[in-house]
Amino acid sequence: MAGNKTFTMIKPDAVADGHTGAIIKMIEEAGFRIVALKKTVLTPERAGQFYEVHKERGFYNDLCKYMSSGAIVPMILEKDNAVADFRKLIGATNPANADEGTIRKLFAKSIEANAIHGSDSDENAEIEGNFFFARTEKF
Ligand code: DGI
Repeated sequence: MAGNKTFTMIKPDAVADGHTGAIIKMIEEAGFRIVALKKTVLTPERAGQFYEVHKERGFYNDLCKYMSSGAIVPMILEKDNAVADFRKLIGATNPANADEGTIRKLFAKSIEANAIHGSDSDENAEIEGNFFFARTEKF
């Protein structure tokens, strides 16, 4: 059975451009409950840990630099079928391919500065949520 939680973070470009509130509104209106939320910043080293699966990719260093370039807003979200439904709400990685009305279509600037993250599996949602939040921050 699909899990009921996913992990997201609003990325530095979207936070810096003042889209945090609009994005959270879209998330809540799509039926997700916010379980945990904060505003924080990643060092390049922690960004590298978060994206470790991509460490052999050509874009890894740029991605780590970008992800540590400003504040981010990580969240744990709850809804039936959370991972798949959230990936649908944010749209394709490259905003050029994202469907109309998706968060990335509305707010992403490029394939790298693409406004928002969404976990790709229940297992990664759990790992990524625990990367940012202590047990006492989830309720
Ligand atoms: O799960 P996604 O965020 O949609 O995509 P992913 O897990 O394949 O990649 C993680 C992030 O890495 C993505 O949000 C932006 C960046 N990225 C992925 N593919 C490319 C990329 N950045 C650049 N510059 N070029 C890429 O081809």
